Amino acid sequence: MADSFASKTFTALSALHPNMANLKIIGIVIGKTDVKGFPDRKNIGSERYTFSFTIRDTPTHFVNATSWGNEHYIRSLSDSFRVGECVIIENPLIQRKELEREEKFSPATPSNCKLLLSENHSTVKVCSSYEVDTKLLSLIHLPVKESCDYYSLGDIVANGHSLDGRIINVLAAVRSVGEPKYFTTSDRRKGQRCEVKLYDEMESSFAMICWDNESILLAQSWMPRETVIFASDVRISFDKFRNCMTATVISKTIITTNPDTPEANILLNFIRENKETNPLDDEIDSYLKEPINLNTIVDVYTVEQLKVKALKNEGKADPLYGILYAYISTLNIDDETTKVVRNRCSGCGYIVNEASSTCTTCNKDSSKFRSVFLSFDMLIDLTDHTGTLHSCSLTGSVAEETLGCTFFLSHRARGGLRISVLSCKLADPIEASRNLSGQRNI
Ligand SMILES: *[C@@H]1O[C@H](CO)[C@@H](O)[C@H](O)[C@H]1NC(C)=O
Ligand SMILES: *[C@@H]1O[C@H](CO)[C@@H](O)[C@H](O)[C@H]1NC(C)=O
Ligand SMILES: *[C@@H]1O[C@H](CO)[C@@H](O)[C@H](O)[C@H]1NC(C)=O
Ligand SMILES: CC(=O)N[C@H]1CO[C@H](CO)[C@@H](O)[C@@H]1O
Repeated sequence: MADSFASKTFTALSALHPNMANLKIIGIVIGKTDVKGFPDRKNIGSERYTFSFTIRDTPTHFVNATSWGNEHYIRSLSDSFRVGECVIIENPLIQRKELEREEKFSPATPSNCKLLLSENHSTVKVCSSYEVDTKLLSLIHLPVKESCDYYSLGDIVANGHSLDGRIINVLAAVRSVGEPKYFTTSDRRKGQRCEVKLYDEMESSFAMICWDNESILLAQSWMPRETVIFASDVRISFDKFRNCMTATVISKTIITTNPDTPEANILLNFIRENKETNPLDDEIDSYLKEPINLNTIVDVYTVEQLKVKALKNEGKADPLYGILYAYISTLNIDDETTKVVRNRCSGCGYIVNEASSTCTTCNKDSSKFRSVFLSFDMLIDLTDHTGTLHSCSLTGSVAEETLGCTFFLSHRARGGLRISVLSCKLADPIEASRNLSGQRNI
């Protein structure tokens, strides 16, 4: 690698022309696709593999590079670098890009060229960030679109259906990153999905879906309520099932993490100032969520295991589900100082202030006043032989059934653990002991 630097004869991306030969270029990887295999038409029965990435060497210049080859070569090349790393490419084939056709599927690049890499002719070397000019490294925080060329989440929601199917840029903060889910499609292809929840000054939760490993990997590096992203060319669609707008990361999308722009800095200040003010936001979500199929919950935990597991799950969008054999060690319904019943807004499920009896969460506009309903809302402790979960809040219709209950551990409680009891029944002692003795750690 030292000799690549010694010679310093990198061709700038702005100077690329089709059919130039023997080039050496350097750039930071700002986007990357998953590896895909295609049947090889020339070689029936075998597959050709490909993946693409986008490199940038100045604020204004970036090109799309595609590599084709056998599975081993393509997978190992793809695995050798990530978005945010710098690469030196030697001997790429420079081709003129077919504008309209290519930009339908790939990031719109200012250059009229694209790079083609082949195992026999080209090499790609990853350089450590110590070897690289900081100017090059800082390009990772520069969106590929004008810093003001974006929709806020509020804009998207306000435009509603008219944006269905449109490809736009979005600036937003990361509220949570879901657990990646892996599945096999009906035609036996492997798939994956990860849902990121975004928010900004106007919208408290907006879903962005990632369907490819590269964007899922990038998303796993984001910090909930700390990271701001500029996502260029995401597809907006109307989700009929959830009755809301969502964004989808597509092959054209380039996501800039923590963009260094005035607009992003304003949003960053907003999220810093509002970090702790509305922890109950999350409670609205869980309150209105689709009912959970109890039959799908099979993992048995002790209190101790649950605490450990929940710590690992911290910051993830998806809750952890499980079965706990425990007893209710505190059920305080006599204490005058604690409320057992509260009003909730029938629109959003949020607890409504007693004095005003209007919901400040969804009834921003008083003409859209929604009624309130009474709901159980109490704190209980749950105990088993390994410990106690304090201040779990027990609410809603489940509470009504058996005092079998929906309960959350308060955000204010130690550890910030929040647990929902989805069903609460007397346990058969034989079943409990059988299930617990099946566990290794006790
Ligand atoms: C680059 O271009 C190819 C088609 O030429 C496309 O398949 C790929 O998705 C593009 N995107 C990236 C990030 O390289
Ligand atoms: C690459 O080189 C190998 C060995 O020299 C040759 O067999 C193969 O056909 C070449 N592949 C391409 C795509 O040119
Ligand atoms: C994505 O990652 C999963 C899990 O690591 C893997 O099974 C799958 O093959 C990957 N898919 C692609 C397209 O790389
Ligand atoms: C998760 C689990 O092990 N559940 C078992 C608990 O015990 C009952 C009765 O023995 C079994 O039917 C469950 O499968």
